[in-house]
Amino acid sequence: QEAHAAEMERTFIAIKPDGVQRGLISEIVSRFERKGYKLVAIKLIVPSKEFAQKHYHDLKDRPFFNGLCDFLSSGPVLAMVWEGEGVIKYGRKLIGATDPQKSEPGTIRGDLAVVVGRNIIHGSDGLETAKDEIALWFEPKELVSYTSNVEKWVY
Ligand code: RTP
Repeated sequence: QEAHAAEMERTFIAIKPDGVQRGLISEIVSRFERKGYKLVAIKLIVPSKEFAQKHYHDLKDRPFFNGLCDFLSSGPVLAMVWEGEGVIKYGRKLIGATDPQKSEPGTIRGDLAVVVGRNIIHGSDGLETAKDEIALWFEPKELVSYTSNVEKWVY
């Protein structure tokens, strides 16, 4: 197939401070790469608490909101944008259930995390959220458009 490039779906994925500190970057990036998704943006940043609050604004009324924002801003986060057909929904599937006690083995959280407050990774949960989160974390010029050699074999 041809001509995916312009309109291909994108999602925002972040490895949280626990995943970075535990040395799980390559393990996690590798799972998205091997699936056949394309990396279009990546950077390591320590978000401010205000930034974390923006990222998690939907959860502002939850009791864990403050601790969650403290945690996200406590160290380096690997922010990424991944592209591919169905990447938003299937990315969540690769990640596994929010609570690692309920994530299936074979998922990132199922294989690599134990408790909900240290579940190592974030992934956008829908098209609108993905758009908003990509816009929050990245400037348009940080999103790299390119042809990868594997695409013609993945699609
Ligand atoms: P994420 O946004 O990080 O991908 O996680 P999610 O959609 O699977 O889960 P969500 O309900 O949006 O919660 C966001 C993050 O908040 C933390 N959390 N802690 N009971 C708790 O202490 C609790 N519940 C959720 C988790 O780190 C979760 O990923």
